[in-house]
Amino acid sequence: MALPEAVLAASRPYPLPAGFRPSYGTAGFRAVADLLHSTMFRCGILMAARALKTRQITGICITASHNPAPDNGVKLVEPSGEMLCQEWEAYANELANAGSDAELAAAVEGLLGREGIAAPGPGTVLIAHDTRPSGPGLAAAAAAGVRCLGLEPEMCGLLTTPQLHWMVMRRNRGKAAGEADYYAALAGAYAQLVAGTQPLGQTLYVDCANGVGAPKLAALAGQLAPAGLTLELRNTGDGVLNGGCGSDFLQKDRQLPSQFEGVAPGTRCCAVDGDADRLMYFTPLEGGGKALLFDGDRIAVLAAMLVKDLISALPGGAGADVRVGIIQTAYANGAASDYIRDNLGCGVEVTPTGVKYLHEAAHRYDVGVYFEANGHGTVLFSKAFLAQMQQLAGESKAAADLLALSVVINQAVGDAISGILMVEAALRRRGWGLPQWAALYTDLPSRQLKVKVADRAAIVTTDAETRVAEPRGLQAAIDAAVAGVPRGRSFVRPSGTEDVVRVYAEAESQEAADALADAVARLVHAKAGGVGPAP
Ligand code: G16
Repeated sequence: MALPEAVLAASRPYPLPAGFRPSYGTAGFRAVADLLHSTMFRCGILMAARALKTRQITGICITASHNPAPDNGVKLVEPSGEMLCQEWEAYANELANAGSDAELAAAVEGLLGREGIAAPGPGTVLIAHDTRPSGPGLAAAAAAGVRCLGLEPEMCGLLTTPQLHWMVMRRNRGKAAGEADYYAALAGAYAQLVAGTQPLGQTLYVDCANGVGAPKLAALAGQLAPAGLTLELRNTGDGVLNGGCGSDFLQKDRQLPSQFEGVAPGTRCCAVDGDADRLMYFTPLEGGGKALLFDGDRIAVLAAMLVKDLISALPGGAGADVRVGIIQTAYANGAASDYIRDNLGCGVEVTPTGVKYLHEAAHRYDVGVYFEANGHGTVLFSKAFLAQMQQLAGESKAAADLLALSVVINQAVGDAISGILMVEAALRRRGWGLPQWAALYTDLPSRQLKVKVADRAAIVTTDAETRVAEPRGLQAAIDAAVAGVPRGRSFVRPSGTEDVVRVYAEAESQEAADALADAVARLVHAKAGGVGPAP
């Protein structure tokens, strides 16, 4: 059967819902799950085309990550294990929005023609999903899309997003890439990194957000115990996904997650999000209810310190010219940025929100440390740097440990599970507990709010999302609100994962940060088409 006919025939069960206009956002497509069957089918076609174009394996992860359980979404994986290359996002939007089966068939034909893809050919697509009940049905729709181009997908079932990225990366490198291989690689490298150091001597409590991180951390936990790391998992699926728990809840509300009421202040705790690609450390504060956060900025600082410690221990000046960079977004706390500038001697870059931008920037360094304040990030090592470490590893423990770190910390994408191991190893190697980590600097008080507007695309930002270009007049009004607020800073941007405009404000006191966030939210509501009552 000719390709357009195959698409026409297979797409009939997956019509685009009337009025639905999916848009590829910060990390793929997201919406209420019931709307997404056509989007998944079309993403199946897209990633099969990407596999045929590259003659390699690509991936599709069905997840809406930190969003509520009735939502779902899709993250698309390049053969490198990274997120779909940005040049193909236009194809994703074109296919996802084709109004009829005939338009879709024409769009697919156009894509194959422009990219010079002659189907069928080698390659396949790995498909996984998180714990949302809508996952298996949406995965089946994606699989039907893959089959349209003559490829047979591999259904991987329940995985964290970073596990799927890791598997795609490893498969394309011809390396062992099963789930058991993931656990063995991480646990083995962790054991090497902490060999000869004292265990931190306390159980690590993990809030699993009632998501896919729970069974996956449970599978890994037994392999960490011999190296002195004991995990106790909470919110393992007995409650609502991301409901009153998880890293996003902690970061936005700074309240203790559910099931942490009885945990003593000072205890080392951490939280992942619904697909386990974000990580937030925390500890209960005295007085009940509130948490002290160790966010992505602080994880980035700790990671950079570990990297710099190891590099400075390399033999014969091998560490002298190594370029270490830290990549952040506008959400990075001002105190963290000041600390990095004054103490770490690393390059610092700011990109727009979205791992795809930070990841790209991190590639420009020998060692690129990137974390969003929300805990999404990793540490990337260049091929040349790793080759140099391979040569030195026989004579240098520091080089061998840097290689181990590159295994512990997922090289494909931000990964909360590997992030936990990196943080634990970094603390343990320094003999630090949370107090020493907290003492590095004090976060400026900050507040994040969401504002509903009629069309969030009406807000256009510039300068890595730190300034508003449209609607005109809004930036001047924000500047006026910030002026005179001690250490005040605020910016607004349209979310790429939720139908809201996000507002961020920080200042010298919590009251001032709250007041500034409120004022800026009112400005957005007034000048950018706010919906409902003003905040
Ligand atoms: C995704 C992206 C992150 C981004 C977050 C929020 O996270 O992968 O890079 O920070 O969305 O994006 P926005 O502010 O545009 O809604 P996740 O964990 O939801 O996949």
